[in-house]
Amino acid sequence: MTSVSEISKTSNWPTNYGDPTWLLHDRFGLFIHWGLYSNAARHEWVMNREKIHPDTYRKYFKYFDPDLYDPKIWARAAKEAGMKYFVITTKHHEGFALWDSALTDYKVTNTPAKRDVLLEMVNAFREEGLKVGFYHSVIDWHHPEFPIDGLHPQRDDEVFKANAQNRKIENYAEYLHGQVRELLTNYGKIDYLWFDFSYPTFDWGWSTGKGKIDWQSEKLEKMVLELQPDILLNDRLDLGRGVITPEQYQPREVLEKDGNPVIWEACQTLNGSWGYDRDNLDWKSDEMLIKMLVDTVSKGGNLLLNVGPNARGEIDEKSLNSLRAIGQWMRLNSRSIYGATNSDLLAPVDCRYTQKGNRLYLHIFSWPFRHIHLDGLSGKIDYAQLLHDASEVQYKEHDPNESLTSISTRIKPGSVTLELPIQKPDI
Ligand code: FHN
Repeated sequence: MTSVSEISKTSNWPTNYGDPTWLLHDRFGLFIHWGLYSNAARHEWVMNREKIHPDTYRKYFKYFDPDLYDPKIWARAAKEAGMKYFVITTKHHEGFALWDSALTDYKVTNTPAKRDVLLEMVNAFREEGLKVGFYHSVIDWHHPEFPIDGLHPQRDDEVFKANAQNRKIENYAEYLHGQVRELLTNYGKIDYLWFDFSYPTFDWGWSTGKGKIDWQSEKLEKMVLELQPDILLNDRLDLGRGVITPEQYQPREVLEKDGNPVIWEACQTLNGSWGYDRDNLDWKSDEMLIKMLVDTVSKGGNLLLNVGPNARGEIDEKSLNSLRAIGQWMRLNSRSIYGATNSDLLAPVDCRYTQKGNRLYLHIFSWPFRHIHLDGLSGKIDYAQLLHDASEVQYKEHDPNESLTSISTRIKPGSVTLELPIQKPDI
């Protein structure tokens, strides 16, 4: 088992990046997608999916008035869910700045909100002790110098494209770097920078082609590290380094590169939409969300779980209830998550192991198995208890040659966790 601190020295992590030990310890963060698309309330890609002209889309700018916005409520909800950091969309693909940027009029302080919502949010989350992450889209469907490509909302508008012939990506790149400079200069210590997205070969059928050359990614990365030397970066500048961010799926096993574990973070939604999506019915159950968190850590990863606040400035009740349910589980079980990582042992059927030093955590995802056989632990378990109430759990040692141990419990199904102190932590 590679310890959390050891992972930070492995393959996808450049020596000039910040120390990711805090990220590997914290394991669980809140992703927040909030912007003009929250007014449309039908997914953050609404401008693209419905090919909305910028002039039409401007109605959401005109009516962005989050009068109920109180980031202290958001920060408390995240903390009570057991989240240790957050990542906010400072600018999504729509190009709208959630802060008082000097480089554009398309910003929150020019809407009826008339306030730097990002500054208030950063302060509120810091007060609750959470680390600060900024999401920033390299894609920008509003900027006048962003070339029209296969992903652009006006990709089929011949008149629009004709008028956009002379756009220069280098002019846009200068703007992109300038806004990132603002964000890393004016809002104190930023712990994590989450660029999105750059898949020059990513092909959903619309080959975008834009990548590190267009964003001037090497220069941008250098500037970021000069401004905030301890910052962590994700892997979406098309540079092949940083926190690897599998999206909306759970990797099957521990992620490795050249035989070494890598630093990775599953980013997941509550219902398939990142932005507020009023009529969405695809909500994940609380049990599924908890299992996702356990499954992610059992493979040495982090979970960045998303909420999409609405245009009144509130996280909707259904999302808050999910966060509360996770928080209730975390209150009793978080020591199997924080600072834990994958075990080298093979977990029993439909179970997961997380491990922290000589503490092995057996997460039982389903029942009615009367017995659970633990391979490779004969003679190594010192004690067994349920984590939520520290009640002892009897187990039976088989013939050491069989290296089997049975846990016989009457625990009800669900993500129940046992804590198994191990006599020999070198297993
Ligand atoms: O296009 C975005 C999407 O809207 C969302 O922000 C996700 C979050 O990881 N990233 C991109 C899709 O990969």
